[in-house]
Amino acid sequence: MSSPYHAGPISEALWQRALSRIPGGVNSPVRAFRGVGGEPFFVNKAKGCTITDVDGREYIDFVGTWGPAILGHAPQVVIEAVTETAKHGTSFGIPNPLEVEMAETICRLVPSVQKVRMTNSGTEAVMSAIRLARGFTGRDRIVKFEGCYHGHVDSLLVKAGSGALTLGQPDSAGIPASLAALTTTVPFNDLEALKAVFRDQGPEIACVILEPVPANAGLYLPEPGYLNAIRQLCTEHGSLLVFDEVMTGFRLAPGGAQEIFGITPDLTTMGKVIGGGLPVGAFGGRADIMDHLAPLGPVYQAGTLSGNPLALAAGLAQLKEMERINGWAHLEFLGAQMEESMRALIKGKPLTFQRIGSMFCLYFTEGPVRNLADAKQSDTAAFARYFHAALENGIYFAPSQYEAGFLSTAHSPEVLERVAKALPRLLQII
Ligand code: KE4
Repeated sequence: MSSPYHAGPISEALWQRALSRIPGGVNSPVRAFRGVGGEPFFVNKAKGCTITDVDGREYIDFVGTWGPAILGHAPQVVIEAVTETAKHGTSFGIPNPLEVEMAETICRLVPSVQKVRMTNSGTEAVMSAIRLARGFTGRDRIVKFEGCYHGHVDSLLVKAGSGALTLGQPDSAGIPASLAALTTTVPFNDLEALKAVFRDQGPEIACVILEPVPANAGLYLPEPGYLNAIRQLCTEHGSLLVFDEVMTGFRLAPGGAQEIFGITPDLTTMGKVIGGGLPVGAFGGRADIMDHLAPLGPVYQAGTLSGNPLALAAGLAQLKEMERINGWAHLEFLGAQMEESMRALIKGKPLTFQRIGSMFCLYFTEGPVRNLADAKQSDTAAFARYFHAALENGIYFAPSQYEAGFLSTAHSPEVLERVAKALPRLLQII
């Protein structure tokens, strides 16, 4: 079995310094390679679908900074927009025109969003959305799904996915038991379990929040009719339906997963793509709900840098370019090419490849993977060997079995063909 990939000397020296001053050496746990072993490399430049580490080694990047880089890294349109905007200041703390343009753009692309407020991260967007749901309904209970990750929001670090799952800490320390007790979790794709929760707790439920396509335990899809059934249950019980589209939003379609599946949530949380790689989040939905937010209504929510002109310039440039080139059609073309080659490669092997649009996951288990319990059947040791073998071949996949991969419009058919040719070697060592 291949040993963990060894980063170059400059990365290794930086890693030792990082470990002495940053908890675990990282500013976000999933970057620490804890799920795959070995030590992370450091990157200081990226272009298109390629990242370059500080020792000059290049990798084809299938993480895309966890979703924002939908046009690939450092797209010219984003660099120019940020550069031009920065010349006139980086933050005003006063309304700026880009906030109006971004709000109008989001509401145009996502019809369920009648009003929207910007934040500085997906976590902030989700935290604000559930506070708003509680304030609007006067109810306290939140329902979430095992394996879904919604940022490090206290109420939602319960059976959470992503880094929490990778580290084996789906229920974080530091969350008061009294708060966690207000969160009910159910398995995804299990409608009977959700119906039972509504039977027992319906009048208490402020909202049901989910990733319409869970992508923080790998990637699995809602079964036919499941999302619509959740919509109906929420409507019947006066609970709000919150779609967390921080990852799927503006990626799976201009209007995100809700456009693909034809569902109208009451609130949507967003992020990543609309910041073009700069810190951003947003939450929006029905105007009658959103108008409960301060300064209009009783639900307080705020942010010094919310609506930051640089982040909005980057996000708007990215959205405009995606519309100009119809990037979503191109991403589907690339995703279909990748899926075809992956399926041919894994035939007869204990592997499952699941994809929607430009998001994918190769599970090291028979599959199909329908929920967290299925995903946890994966052979994470085999995944780790695959991950490091890929690095040796200049390919960077997400450093955890419980993360999704991302294509960008910068991943050419030729690049995907080159990766497909390398994969048999990677899979042989499993
Ligand atoms: P941020 O606070 O990290 O901007 O967004 C939190 C968030 C909310 N909702 C969903 C569906 C998300 O996927 C995320 C964050 N995604 C992870 C990747 N699985 C971020 C990577 C990290 O934690 O470093």
